[in-house]
Formats: sequence, structure tokens, C-alpha cells
Amino acid sequence: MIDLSRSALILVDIQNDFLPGGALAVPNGDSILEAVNALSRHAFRAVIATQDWHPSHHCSFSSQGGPWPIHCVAGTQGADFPEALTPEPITHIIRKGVLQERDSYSGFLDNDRATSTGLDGLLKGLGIDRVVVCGLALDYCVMATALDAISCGYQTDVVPEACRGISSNPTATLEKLEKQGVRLKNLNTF
Ligand code: VGL
Ligand code: ZN
Repeated sequence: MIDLSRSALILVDIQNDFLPGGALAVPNGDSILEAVNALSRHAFRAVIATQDWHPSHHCSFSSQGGPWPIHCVAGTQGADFPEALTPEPITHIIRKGVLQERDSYSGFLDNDRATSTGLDGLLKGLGIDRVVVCGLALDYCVMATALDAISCGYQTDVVPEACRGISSNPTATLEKLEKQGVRLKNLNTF
């Protein structure tokens, strides 16, 4: 058994709008929930959930000239966690994409690479040196979060069984992650 007392589990953007029926649905996004719930039962020092949390006229929305449909508007049901997400327990929530003028794929830094969400400081404050990342969408926010975790100096694992991408083929994303030093881990190795 690995010692998880200095490890955090990071649940990326597991929110209604990214699940089937949601505004920006990730295909089969709901199929990760069982694996995510199972992962969270391990003795992580912290279970940190990120939430995409946008103001109603956010720059990423196509109505404002951005690439995405309106999704994860702060305080709406679409931005909420799904009922079937029953981790043990979520210890911290980090909200991102909260400013109208910039988007944030990563849980660490906005896409301008200058504005921090506070996640790195939170992890350092908790004495964490390793993170395990899962969630939605693998090819956007999970990838950006895992790559920033490497840059911030954490040993970084991604659990592909507990991730789904907008693209149906995860190969390119997983190869890129491995090349940057992310370890891909199976659920049954925890
Ligand atoms: C995401 C697109 C826009 C994600 C968030 O969570 O991967 N993708 N906002
Ligand atoms: Zn978003």
C-alpha cells in the first residue's frame, strides 16, 4: 500500500454541465463516477474538487466570442456536483474561471498563466508532495491541471479509468502527459 498521507486527490470539474444531458457534455462522462468514488475512499490527506465557475457573460462563451456554449454559470444546477458523486469527503473546493475576462482550464493557473487559483498554496500549506488527478475533460482541464502540477513540482499521477475526454480517443493526451512526466495509474494499484 502506498502512503497517501502526503497525497491529494484532485477531482477536476465533475459537474452536471460536463455530464450527459449537460450544456457541455463530455461523452460518457458519467461512466467515471464509480471509479472516482472508489478512489476517494483511500486515505488521501485531502480530496480537492475543482469547479468551473463562470460569471453569466464569461469570455469563454460563444455568445461573447469564445469557443464554448454557456456552461457552469456560478450557482446554477449545471455548475453543481452530480448527485452520484459521493466522495469521502471533499475536503476543499477550488473554483476557476471566475473572472469574466479570463478562462482557466487548469486548476492551478488561469489561461493567462499569471493568475493563480490558490491551489498550489493550498497544497503546499497541507504539506502535500504528490497529487492524483482525475475527472473531466481529460483533453482540456484534466490535462492542463496535471501539466501544471508537474510544473509546480508535484509527483503527478493520472488515473485514465477515472477520466473522459471530449475527444473519444485519449491516446494523444495520455502520450503527452507521460512525456511530461505524469504517471498513468490503474485504479487497482491504490
Ligand atoms: C472545460 C471547456 C470549458 C473542462 C471547462 O472542464 O475541461 N472545458 N470549460
Ligand atoms: Zn469552462
